[in-house]
Amino acid sequence: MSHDDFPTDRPAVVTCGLPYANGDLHIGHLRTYVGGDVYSRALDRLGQEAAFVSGSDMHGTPVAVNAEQEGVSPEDFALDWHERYAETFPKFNVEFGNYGHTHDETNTELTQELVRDLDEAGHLYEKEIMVAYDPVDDQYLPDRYVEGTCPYCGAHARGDECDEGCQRHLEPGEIEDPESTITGNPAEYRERTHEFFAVSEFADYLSEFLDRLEGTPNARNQPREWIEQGLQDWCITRDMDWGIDYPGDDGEQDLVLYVWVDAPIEYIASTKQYSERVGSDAFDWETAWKEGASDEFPEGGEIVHVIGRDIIQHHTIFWPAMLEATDHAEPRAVMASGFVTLDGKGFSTSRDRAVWADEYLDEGFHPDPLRYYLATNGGFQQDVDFSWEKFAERVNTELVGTVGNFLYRSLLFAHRNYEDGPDADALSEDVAARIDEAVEDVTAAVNDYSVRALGDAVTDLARFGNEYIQRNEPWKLVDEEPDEAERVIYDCVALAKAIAVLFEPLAPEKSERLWDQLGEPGSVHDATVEAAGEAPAGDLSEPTELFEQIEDERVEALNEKLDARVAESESDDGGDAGNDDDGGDDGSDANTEDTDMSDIEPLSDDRISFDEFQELDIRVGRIEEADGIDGADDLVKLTVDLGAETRTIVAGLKQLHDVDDLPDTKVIVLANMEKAELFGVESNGMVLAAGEGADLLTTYEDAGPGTKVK
Ligand code: B3M
Ligand code: ZN
Repeated sequence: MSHDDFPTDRPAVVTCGLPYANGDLHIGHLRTYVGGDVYSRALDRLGQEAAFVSGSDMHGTPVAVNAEQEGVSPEDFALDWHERYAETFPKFNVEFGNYGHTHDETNTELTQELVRDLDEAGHLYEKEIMVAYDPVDDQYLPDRYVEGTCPYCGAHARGDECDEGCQRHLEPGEIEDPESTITGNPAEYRERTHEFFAVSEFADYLSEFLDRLEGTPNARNQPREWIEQGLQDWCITRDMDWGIDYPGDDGEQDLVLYVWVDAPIEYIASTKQYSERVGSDAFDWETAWKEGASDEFPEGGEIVHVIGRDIIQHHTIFWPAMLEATDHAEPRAVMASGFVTLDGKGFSTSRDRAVWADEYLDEGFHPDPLRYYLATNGGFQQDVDFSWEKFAERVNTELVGTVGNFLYRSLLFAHRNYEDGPDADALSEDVAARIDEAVEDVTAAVNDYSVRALGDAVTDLARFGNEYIQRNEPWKLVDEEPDEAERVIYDCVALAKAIAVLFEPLAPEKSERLWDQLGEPGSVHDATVEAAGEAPAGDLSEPTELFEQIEDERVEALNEKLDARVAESESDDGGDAGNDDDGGDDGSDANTEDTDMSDIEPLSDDRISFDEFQELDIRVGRIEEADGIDGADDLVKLTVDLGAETRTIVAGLKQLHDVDDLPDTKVIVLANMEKAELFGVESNGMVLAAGEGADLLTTYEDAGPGTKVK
């Protein structure tokens, strides 16, 4: 089954990964929520019926451990954070149709029902497993209560995830050398009976599902590897009090459901609450989520999950298996965002190495420029390195210089010269065609799941507007050829109206202000792309500049503050991982964590001569094609343009890079490396990369393929 392009007749649900209710939000978190909000608003613009939902993740050890450290009950602790999140998101114009939480009745009921269904359908079984236990404190140590070594990659891992290494989900009992995160006591393993979901039975289904799955490529590539390596069944209960009771509990053991069972079910619960609020005529949650609930759409709705890239496994393995096993709709797409980093390293909550959401607003900035920056700076799945310079540069050149400038000069001219707005019989043909093209770009961006392309569609249109007004110079025509001047400026007002509609997803508040300045009736939030090409109302009010320039001195001051904070976080060893946040959407500490200096090898004293160096034929190359190699987990076969010839080179990049992203990357190649045969493929050269993450070496200017490195 391939999917029809958006807009479709089926109801859509756009969800954002649920933030753990356990600490302040920073702009790394916001990237996912802004991305989801931009995407769902863009669907609205296309006329797609869509609910946008999320909620706070109240359960699990990420909440319980932090609450314990604060000396409050997990419920009070989580509710407090939940309320703060519910207030913070709208401040960034992230407007959920419903923002619930996992501890409420709707989610509790739906979760228990779904788990009973899993059980009745024969997908659950009991098993004795070893569980970490603190003998001194006499308590079990589920998930975040325990830390130790990842059995797969050897990295330091906490609880149920290898957050600093291979990013795998870890089952209870898997972590090696376990210790309690609360007391530091060494833990022992004790036997307990737990409940398992037979995920491994779904391997074939999941492979096919991944072939159908849309969204960002990283959400398909990684899970394919995991399936190839063999799926494990999934322990769905925990020895804890805080959580949703396991419905089949016979009372002997106090088991709650693992947080990752009830968390995604909140997507359904939140949609249900949305339905109850707007009425099921306006949006029917059962049609969207349940197979066979409606005759018209028996397969359910268009489910789009927007998440951070560290929780791909939960959304492409466990969750679709749960949905499939209980006759729910299959997700159509997973959009997994990269992390936001500072100086190339991850945000860290415990080290105060972050730009906080509140801090951004307290600095007096408007939310829309940050939305624009987060949505358009790099592809959605790429990591984005935040700096105030880059932020200011994008704001100044694109929002102020291109979009704002076009709007202000056109609307000021129109307002000054035409009391009732400029008038013309129709839009000029080329302008009408250009607006149509922008609408097509927006439609394509939605279908490509590219929030960046949504932004580009608007800046490109504004660029066209600037060229158009510059080329036609209405200020010169106004006396000699007044009709022609009016036609030109009418076109410009129409372009401004199109910009208001198409920019709404990225800059909702600014677009609404523009809509008012244009004297358009109603709200831009209700306008669809059709309105972009319709005649402007023309009842203009005096325009004001939409975006504010960020001055260099401001950037310097912000930088100083941030640098001081980062330096402090670097001198601090961090330590108390238990107090860190979820590692979730923010990507805190994951992958990009600081390099531990003790890991750095001393520099070699074994010198080589310049002649010896010259024997190395190091060249700039450009990857033309990249493909996996059957049977090899890590290797990719690259076709690399080296100027003088094109070579096949095998490199160990598959686990570390998205193979689809490699083509067009400039790399540095040791061209006279001896040939080697790997998995039946002859490798003719070596691509140079740094460190465990295989950070690819490149050049930063225009050195083309074949250029010698010396
Ligand atoms: N609460 C946060 C994270 O790991 C986690 C997401 C749940 S989404 C269903 O990013
Ligand atoms: Zn690992």
